[in-house]
Amino acid sequence: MALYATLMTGLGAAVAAGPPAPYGVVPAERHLLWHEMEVYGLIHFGPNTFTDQEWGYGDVPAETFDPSKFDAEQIVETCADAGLRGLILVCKHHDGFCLWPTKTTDYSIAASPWRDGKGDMVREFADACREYGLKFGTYLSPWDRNHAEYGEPAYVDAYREQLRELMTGYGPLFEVWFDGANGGDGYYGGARETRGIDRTTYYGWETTWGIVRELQPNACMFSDVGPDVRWVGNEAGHAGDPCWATYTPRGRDGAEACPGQTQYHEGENGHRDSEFWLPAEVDVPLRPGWFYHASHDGRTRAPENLLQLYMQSVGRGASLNLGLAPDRRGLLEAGDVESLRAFGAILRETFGINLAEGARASASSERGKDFDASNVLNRESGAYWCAEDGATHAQITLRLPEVTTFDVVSIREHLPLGQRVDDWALDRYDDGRWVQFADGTAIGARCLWHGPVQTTDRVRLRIFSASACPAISEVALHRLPENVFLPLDPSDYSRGYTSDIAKDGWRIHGVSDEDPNNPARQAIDGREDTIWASDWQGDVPQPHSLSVDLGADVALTGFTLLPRPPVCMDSVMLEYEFHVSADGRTWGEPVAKGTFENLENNPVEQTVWFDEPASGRYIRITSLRALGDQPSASLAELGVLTRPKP
Ligand code: FUL
Repeated sequence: MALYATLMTGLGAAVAAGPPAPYGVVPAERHLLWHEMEVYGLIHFGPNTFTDQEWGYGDVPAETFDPSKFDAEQIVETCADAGLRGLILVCKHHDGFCLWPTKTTDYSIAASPWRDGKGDMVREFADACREYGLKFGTYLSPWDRNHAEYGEPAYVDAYREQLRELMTGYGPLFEVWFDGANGGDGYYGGARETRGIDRTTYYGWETTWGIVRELQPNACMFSDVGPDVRWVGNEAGHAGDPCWATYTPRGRDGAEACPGQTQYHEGENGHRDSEFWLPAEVDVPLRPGWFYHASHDGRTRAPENLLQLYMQSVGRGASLNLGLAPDRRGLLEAGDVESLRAFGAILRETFGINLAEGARASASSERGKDFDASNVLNRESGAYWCAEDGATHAQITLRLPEVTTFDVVSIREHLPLGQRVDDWALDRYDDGRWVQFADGTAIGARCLWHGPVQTTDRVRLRIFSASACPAISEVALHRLPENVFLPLDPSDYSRGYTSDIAKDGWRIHGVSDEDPNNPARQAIDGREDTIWASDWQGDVPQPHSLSVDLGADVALTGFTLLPRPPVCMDSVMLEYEFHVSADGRTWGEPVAKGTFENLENNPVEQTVWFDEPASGRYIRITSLRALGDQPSASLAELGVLTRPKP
């Protein structure tokens, strides 16, 4: 009888031992490969590096690009040591300059002095990546401010040809990046004008994406609408909490969702139960800008800050795409190298050891031996713990071999079955009772909890709400190295402002309009968290301006502007004019006039150098157009430059 019962239970278990049905939308094979990447780099290197710009106009000669010591290996080897698993190269940025000898335009390295015009930088990066075991990817800007035919169908043909060259010439790619910045003023073959395009139709995205799908079926395509990976919606280095891998992009103002025109802020959290598997990528630069600027030396993110970004991206089921900017030599600057290597060392020390190894795992519900609780201790096996169908409350307990101290927990769902868990908590066993120390909602690709150290011999993951029986592939315990402290308040290290002269003697000289809650003196009070804003509700039409009395005549070479903290950005000035005056009454022609570049996505300090130095006691900044297109202006800090223009 006992034998019969055992046999029957065994048979019963065998029947139930198949995997459960997937829940909701599930990842494609290429997504699963991409989820393994977790952290990789994005290289910005081109004429902008030599002109100190973020968004080149496309008008500087190709000879401008002339790195003296370019060495892909120095860059890639550093990235490998930093724990990056891949590199995406900006093969063409908005200025249109191609880093490979394309047949589609003369505006490329073939016309530059680098390697006597015979080099191929995309190839050198791709080869170095292969050598150091990193995967490779490409970024090809759709907006091309150099191309004479931008705005015409002929440019789209050229763009697709460029894509084909990249998709066929450089081996397998893991990611192909499409940027959303599009249309506006540019050189356009000498026309020097503003060109707009219809974002919904111009690029024929279905056909353009089709090229990638056909030629690189394992590559994930990135943009704010995917089609495989979505932009998280900020360049500040964090995913939302939770950050669901599922997402349905929505167009702005009821329009169709097309690249560059979505409610992209929704990318931070994603949408539970939506139409597509579209996980988030968090792109953020290591230094304040995406391109190298000597003035940013010394402002590289510290290793602890990189770890914080990692927790806020990889640790929320997204990936971390870290912007790297080789300098004018074509090498990573010493401070960048130091920080990257130290970050890699922290990752290795923390995640190289799983303190749950050797634990005994048991679960409140198991669907059979292939789905045993112990599978969560061995992620490499590809196996996972899975509860029985219908068990949407379930828990798994790890009895550790000894009393253990940890401050990081890593949990992963078995992704091929979809994102199933909705609410969870972690408990430690403490003096005869369970004490909860963490809780959350989404798990997905990876959920990293970090907090005060926990010491215990038993840890429990409680899933108290799931949309289908949970399938968990990892519960791992880690400890940060002793000397590493994560900022509990993840302040943005990329802020900070510069002024070559102290502001003590400065006075506000005049404003064209003012919001009484944000008075003008806050633009020169040395605080990043206070702003001057003009009173847009008064609806005084543009321009809105602010003038400052510096207290004495000063020979100025430029100015700096720190935009406001990245909330309510609509009033941030986008197009500006800057004047210098001897008496504060006669202002003459502006000494600088232009558009701040990439301000919406990356609101870090802006540096503007004058063409010629200008002397005077009074300065005035004027907003000609604000980001949100309503009459307004705001800024956190204004500074001046007196050192020679680099
Ligand atoms: C943005 C671009 O406009 C920036 O210049 C940079 O390339 C960043 C990664 O994407 O949208």
